[in-house]
Amino acid sequence: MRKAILALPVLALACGADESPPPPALEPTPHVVEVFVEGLKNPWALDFAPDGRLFITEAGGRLRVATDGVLDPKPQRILGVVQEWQGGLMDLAFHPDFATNRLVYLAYTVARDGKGMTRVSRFREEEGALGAAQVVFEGFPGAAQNKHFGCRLAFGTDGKLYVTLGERHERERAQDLMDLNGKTLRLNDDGSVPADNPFAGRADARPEIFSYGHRNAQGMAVQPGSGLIFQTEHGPTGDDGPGGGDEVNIVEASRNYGWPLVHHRETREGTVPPLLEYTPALAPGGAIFYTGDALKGWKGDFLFANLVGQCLVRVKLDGRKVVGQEILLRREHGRLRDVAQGPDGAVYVITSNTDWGGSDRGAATDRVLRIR
Ligand SMILES: [Ca+2]
Repeated sequence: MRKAILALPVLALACGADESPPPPALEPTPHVVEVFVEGLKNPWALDFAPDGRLFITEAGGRLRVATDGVLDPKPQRILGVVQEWQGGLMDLAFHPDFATNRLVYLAYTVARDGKGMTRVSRFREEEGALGAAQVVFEGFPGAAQNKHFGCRLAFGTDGKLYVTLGERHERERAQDLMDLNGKTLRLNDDGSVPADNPFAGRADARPEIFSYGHRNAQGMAVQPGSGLIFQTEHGPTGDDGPGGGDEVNIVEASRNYGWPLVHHRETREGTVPPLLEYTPALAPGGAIFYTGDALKGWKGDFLFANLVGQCLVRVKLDGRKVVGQEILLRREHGRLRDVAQGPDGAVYVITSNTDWGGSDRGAATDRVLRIR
């Protein structure tokens, strides 16, 4: 009896907000899913190099490379990576001129004074191996607890490097313009700060900031044609706000995306409400815009992988406007963390069943799946 009474407030907290109405459903896509690569441990990101090789990061600090679906048995270790809970080796990005300069960018957690922070370095690949790290963004100190590091990397159509940093589970930091956590940063490819950044030259703001009011954005992709930057962002988890409230945002210069002043679909003058909002939570990760022809009718669609939701979401857009949505792979392969498009036009996702959130599932390895 007592148990039943105690359960009520817990239930209320877990369901803290109303379920969000989904966009119109798209017609389901007939597809086949195959295992492309196996034997990964806590993979975080995947992307294809212009030469067709598949690069995969593992949170523990290893970079894996697969050629034609065959994983090189010798991983490359990235020095200085500290993996603790949500931190570790995270995103990778190829320089827009990778074919000639061979530069690979990696984001990873390093320790400073016993606290973790997100660093971005670039490495020149020579004879199949990465050279020494050239630090692009040194990192910005955060909370002692190892949560909310971001970190996605993407080059914009302006050639600038965009970096997402989580607010380190210290909500107020997202609104502090002298703090880099809870922000999107915009940097030159060598890490210097572009003179035309929105807060450059101001004494009361850091010049690296492009947008702010972010809780923890872990997906980012540039829309072909418009050049608009889309992000996925994790909503609160119950201990810092009502659960759910995951977001897809169009991220633009100097704008405030609200956290923690507003969340879910709340509106407030001076803040940008999400383009899409998901309650209950999906826990969105990596995202791409699909540009191929192999998956019919998908060209221009926004895809993102989901951890808690255990699915791939496909959103059809007309510019900034949402037309409809399809949910794929739901609960078929466990947690999904990142998505990429292959040179064959197929879509590739990585599972995340050996990470800290999936280890209780007893999965031995993680995989890259090919959807065609
Ligand atoms: Ca928001």
